[in-house]
Amino acid sequence: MNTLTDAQLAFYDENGFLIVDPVFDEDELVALREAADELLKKSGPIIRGNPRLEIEPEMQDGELIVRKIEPIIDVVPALYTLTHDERLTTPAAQIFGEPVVLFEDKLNYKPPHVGSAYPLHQDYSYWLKYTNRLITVVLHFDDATPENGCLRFVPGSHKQGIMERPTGDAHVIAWELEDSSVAVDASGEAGSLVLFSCYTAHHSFPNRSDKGRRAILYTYNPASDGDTYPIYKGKHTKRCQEWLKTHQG
Ligand SMILES: O=C(O)CCC(=O)C(=O)O
Repeated sequence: MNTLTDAQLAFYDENGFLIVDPVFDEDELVALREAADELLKKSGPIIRGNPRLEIEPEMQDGELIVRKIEPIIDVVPALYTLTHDERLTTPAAQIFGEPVVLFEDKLNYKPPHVGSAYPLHQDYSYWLKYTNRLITVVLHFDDATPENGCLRFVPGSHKQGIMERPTGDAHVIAWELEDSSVAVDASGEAGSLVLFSCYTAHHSFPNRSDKGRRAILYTYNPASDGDTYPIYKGKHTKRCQEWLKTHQG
């Protein structure tokens, strides 16, 4: 079931993130990687106007490469089922002290060579209209390493509320804080998890290696804050589905 120990809970409380050793085995990972491929196939043409896709700024061999797909649970049933997997929900439920419901779902591909950086930000700066009790659970489909641009966190930043953003961007906090004296790598083997608070400042460097690092990011809120998925995601999901109907090959 993946129950966190008191020491893990204390680490999360202190740092705002937690790495959990692999809880999915190789057979399950093979199936999840196939699900990621199926998602890519069923999400429609890889063109800049596809509302479900975020495209890497840099092309590879003249081809556009997918950076992120969001939402995902309406495309591949296995990825919907996965949102209820207790290995993902139990740690978040333990931290909140009550059952959780899904708030957001996405798959980040961080492809080899062209996987681009995510500048330092707090996810809550995107979610200000909604509850601030949100935990993201990352499930690595591939090994995440410093070489392929693993996630990096500023420990303790979740205690600072929404941080200043003097960069002029609504979300980017400050590039200096990406320095190794401030932010730490959250590397982990395929099948491992990373949990982090919506207030925890995080970023990742580009992936210049020849190994991609796909990961699911499911964000959950406590059930007592309600199921906002239909309000937050419903309209966008419908738009993606309608768009696909008129752009299928
Ligand atoms: O996957 C990454 O490298 C960063 C993802 C991230 O920061 C986000 O989706 O908020």
